[in-house]
Amino acid sequence: MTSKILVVEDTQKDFDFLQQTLLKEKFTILRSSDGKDLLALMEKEAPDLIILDLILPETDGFELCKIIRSEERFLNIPILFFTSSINIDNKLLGLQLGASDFLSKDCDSRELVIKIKNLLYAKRRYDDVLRLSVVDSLTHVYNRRYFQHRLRDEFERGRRYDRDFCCLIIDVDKFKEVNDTLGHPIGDSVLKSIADILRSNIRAADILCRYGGDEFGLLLPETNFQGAYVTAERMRSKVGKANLATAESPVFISLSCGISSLVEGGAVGIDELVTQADVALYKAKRAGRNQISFYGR
Ligand code: GH3
Ligand code: MG
Repeated sequence: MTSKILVVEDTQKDFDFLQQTLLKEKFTILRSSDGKDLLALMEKEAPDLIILDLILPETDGFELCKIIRSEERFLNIPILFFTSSINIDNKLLGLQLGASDFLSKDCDSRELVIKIKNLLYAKRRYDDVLRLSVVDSLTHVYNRRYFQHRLRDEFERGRRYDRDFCCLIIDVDKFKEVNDTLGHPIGDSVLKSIADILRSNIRAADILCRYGGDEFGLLLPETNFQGAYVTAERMRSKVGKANLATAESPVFISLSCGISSLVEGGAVGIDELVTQADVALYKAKRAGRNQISFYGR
């Protein structure tokens, strides 16, 4: 996949130079002439790097740099200032605001390409490390740390704007038997298959994590008990019907799920919300497994 570069440049001649140079390197180029639509464009296109002109018709590059860097989700995107007014004061200010590098508009095109390639390489490495720090290595769903982080955000948002959301804890039934009868490696592969089925049955905004061992956590924003039940039931049914191993030695397994909701349970913190989902899960286990229970109902 080619890297996407977003160029904020109002002067046509300068944009043409950038475009010509970058297209030769097979980069994908996007343009904003005034920077007004910058955040929306970044949200939509997820560029890998931004080239920022300093002097623009209605704003300036420093202002845009400040806006980009105030958004946590864009902190990893390199910003290269492309300007004819490089002096030490501008450089110091730009770097303080989070710019990655500066380049003069009369630069040699080879310097432009090398600087861009270096910045893109650093971003790729950073993204790899970031991914490793939030993803569970066996199942490739999010890890518990990331789940807690998102749960906290959602909790605060729910409280502030009076919105509901649900927290689900999903546990594999009698999973120890799979390990005991088929061995740990098959157990691992069954866990991976379960995670794949769960992941393919949620929306992009939902957060699925491996909560630990054979437990998964699922955060459903903007969802009440009714909506959460539909999702949980779809997962329970899909996993229940799937052969999770090979045709020669099939493995069928069921799931139990506990659900808590911010509005219904009135939890005062994220720990309480998870505890409530856990209480509901144990209700499902005690009632015979392979079912869904709610906290407070
Ligand atoms: P229950 O229906 O009560 O949940 O029964 P269970 O056997 O699933 O019991 P429990 O959830 O307490 O046990 C989880 C088992 O999951 C214990 C452990 O052997 C297994 N397990 C935990 N992590 C892994 C893993 O990474 N790989 C494999 N293969 N097994 C794991
Ligand atoms: Mg279990």
